[in-house]
Amino acid sequence: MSVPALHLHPAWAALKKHYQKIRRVHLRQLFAKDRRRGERLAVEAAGIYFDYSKNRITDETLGLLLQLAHESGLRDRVDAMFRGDKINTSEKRAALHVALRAPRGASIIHDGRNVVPEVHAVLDKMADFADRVRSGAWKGHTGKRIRNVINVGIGGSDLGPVMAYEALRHYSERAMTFRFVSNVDGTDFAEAVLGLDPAETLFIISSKTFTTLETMTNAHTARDWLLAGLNGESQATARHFVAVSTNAQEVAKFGIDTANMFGFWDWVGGRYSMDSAIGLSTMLAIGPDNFRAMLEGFHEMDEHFRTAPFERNLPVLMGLLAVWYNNFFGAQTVAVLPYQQYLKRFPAYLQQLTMESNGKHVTWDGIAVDCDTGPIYWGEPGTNGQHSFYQLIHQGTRLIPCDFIAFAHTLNPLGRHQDILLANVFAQTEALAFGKTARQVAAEGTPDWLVPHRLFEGNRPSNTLLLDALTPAALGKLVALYEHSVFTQGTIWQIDSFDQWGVELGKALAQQIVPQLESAAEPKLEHDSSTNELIRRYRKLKGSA
Ligand code: G6Q
Repeated sequence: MSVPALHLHPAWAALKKHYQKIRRVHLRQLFAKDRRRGERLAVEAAGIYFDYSKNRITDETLGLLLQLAHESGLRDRVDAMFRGDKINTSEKRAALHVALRAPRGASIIHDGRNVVPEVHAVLDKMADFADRVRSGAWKGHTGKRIRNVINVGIGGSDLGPVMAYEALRHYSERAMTFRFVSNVDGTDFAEAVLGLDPAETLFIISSKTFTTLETMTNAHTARDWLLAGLNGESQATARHFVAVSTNAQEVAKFGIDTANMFGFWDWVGGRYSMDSAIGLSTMLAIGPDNFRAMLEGFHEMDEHFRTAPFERNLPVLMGLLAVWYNNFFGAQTVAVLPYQQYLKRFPAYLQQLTMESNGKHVTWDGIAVDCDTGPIYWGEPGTNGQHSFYQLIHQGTRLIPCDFIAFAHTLNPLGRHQDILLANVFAQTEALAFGKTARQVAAEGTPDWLVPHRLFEGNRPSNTLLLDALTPAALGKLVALYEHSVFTQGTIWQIDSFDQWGVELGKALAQQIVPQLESAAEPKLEHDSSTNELIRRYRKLKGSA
């Protein structure tokens, strides 16, 4: 069996050796040695100030990581992605999400055709629809205007829209209500429609394939709910259902006029689709101009990623630092900590983006990787997390690199809130990096027995991302930054960051088990003994309910 080429890279071996040198070096020493480190190890691009000085690296580390990027062929891979090559090898598809935010007039050729005009045609159609709904020109079946929009979708057809709606709520049309249904648990639907008037409600059925079990189950329930509220008049659905999909045939089969379908393409992966028509709910909420501003933000980061030298390239640096901790320090997770309440769903969004993309066990050639791939991404907004899990980051035994995200201007200026919020960002990164020595703790008059409990080792690494304000463009930049950081990491590990075969097995088994739960007759069960017994027990409990 051939060996993944990764370990043949001289930079990989050199980094391994170098790690032995650096693992005991403290950030206190690194900062003491270089008084300008905090200014030197920072890059500003596309309106994002990226301070990576509080990482356990030296100039030598950085040089080796950049060498690793070059040896891994990152430059060629970036070009291949932007060129529309089929870099999603296991699905034989391009990963052309960058085309979704290419400016009108740009040219990106896919299978011999420039896709940019098609992208803008869909955006124009979305804008026209959004304007009509927002202005009240688009009426519901009874002549009432639409006041409620419910996006029905799951995974990539939900997480982006939810995150973007929450993130940009400040810019949203407050006279309208936006809700999101994803889970097949009926509670999700029941709670989403609670108190809503069907005559004023528009459902966006968002599904690339239009066959996803959860989404289709919720879509049928939505139709039943609407019809029940509108005296069963079946033609009512036309004014209350639109679809976002690549599958016109299934959309028509469901009963949605394909004139009210917003398309996208197989070269857009689900988790890379919030800036495609999957973002229709976002556009309805914030309006076409703000949506376009968001796309411009994405594009600005795309251009930075495509053209900036690696040593000043934000996604490349972020990706390489993630590799450094993942593969050399053995860190298993990365915490993403936005100090911005509107970004409360950002970590959940990133979980899919990062873990579905890089949770892979073979290289793009199908060879078992022999190093760890995607780390676990998680997080919560600050300052809330500080009163909860930060304890483990500060004093636990695991190394957890953190991304702190902060904005200089608040969208809701209230008294001293913003200064207090930002003070906490800076305090946390300082405390994590420098900690507090036993001597410092003792000098505060702490009794000897308490000193070990109160000391902070420090040397906990973090990045700080400082932006001006959370605008639609800033959100686009942030998302694109993480997208490309994920791609950088995937390239180093030589994995396909754009497929997701790992979600298939559970889906197939669920399809098999549904009839076993529903059948009137006792089903013949051929699972393992645990699964068989759980099924029997559920059937019994449900019967006795
Ligand atoms: C994302 C995945 C997955 C997908 C959902 C929904 O990259 O492919 O999360 O988005 O399974 O799929 P549909 O949009 O086809 O319903």
